[in-house]
Amino acid sequence: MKISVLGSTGSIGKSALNVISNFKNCTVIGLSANKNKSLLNKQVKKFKPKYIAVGINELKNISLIKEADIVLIAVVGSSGLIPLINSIRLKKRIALANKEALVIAGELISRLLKKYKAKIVPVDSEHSAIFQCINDNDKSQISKIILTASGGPFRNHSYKNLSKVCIKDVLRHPTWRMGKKITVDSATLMNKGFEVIEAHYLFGIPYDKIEVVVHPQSIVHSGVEFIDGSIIAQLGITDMRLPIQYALTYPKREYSSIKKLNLAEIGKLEFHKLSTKNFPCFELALSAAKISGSMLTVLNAANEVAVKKFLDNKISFIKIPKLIEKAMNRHKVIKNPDLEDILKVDFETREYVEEIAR
Ligand code: MN3
Repeated sequence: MKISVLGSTGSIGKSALNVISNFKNCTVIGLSANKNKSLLNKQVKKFKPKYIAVGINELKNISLIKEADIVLIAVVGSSGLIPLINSIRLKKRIALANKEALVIAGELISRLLKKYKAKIVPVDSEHSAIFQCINDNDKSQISKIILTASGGPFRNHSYKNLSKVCIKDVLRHPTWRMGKKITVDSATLMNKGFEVIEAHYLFGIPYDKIEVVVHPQSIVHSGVEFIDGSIIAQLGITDMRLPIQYALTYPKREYSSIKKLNLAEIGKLEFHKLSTKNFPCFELALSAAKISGSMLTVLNAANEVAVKKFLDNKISFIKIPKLIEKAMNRHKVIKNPDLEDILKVDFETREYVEEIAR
């Protein structure tokens, strides 16, 4: 089996190479990284890939994925879109860890998947769980998807408190160790909003059948309720190597030396209703989802710029949703946007948010 890992120096990419190094019949054919050249060099020495790419522009090069059986897309943000589209056109098995591509171009991706008969196996832990729970069940028998959320580090904070939080507070996620961008998205709950959209496009389930439930322990990774009232859920420790491995071995399972879940040790699992009062980003994501079309591209582009500004210490935490809302309010929606529309809206939104954040 030949695998290309796009975004190999990020958190998911590193975990993926760790998983791959334990597989006997697996070769790494392509590796790509954005900036971390020293780590990429080490990976190249170890895995000896035929194709190497550095920087976002090189991701568009199809030689990186052409000879692969599986393409793992683990790059951050909208730069995942072009390699995703190329992988679909080349009818590849896609292990998808990048959710932004589905947020900004969900309708287009759905159309292309049907046309080229390519397959996405999700890597996002919640979506891997849902994918495993649905298994071969007929989709008409699903009554709802139960998407779990840890609630992030500010689940019990007041809004007044949120106006004072700094980067260090935001980057301290209670259950998962992840890259910086997704950790900020988890703190604003934008990540959970994105995941609702991701689930909608991956599984073709309407938004009113996707329920978000807070589960602080992050042990139940998500579940599916069927029309007879049965719920099937997937459980596991909080280690991304689990969903990554499943996406690579699907439809089979392989032995893994990852620590097993000990339920008696955990003792109790809690579930709460999600309160979105302090998390306007979640509400913005849902309203963009309902409008759909190019509004979803605006949602993501504005969020990417705002999160970058926050990480660069240029804006406060509570300014993030304010910038996104402004960008959404001025946008004239394009229904069923094509790739050209999406790239244009993405570019214009970034320019606008850069401008108003100054
Ligand atoms: Mn997730």
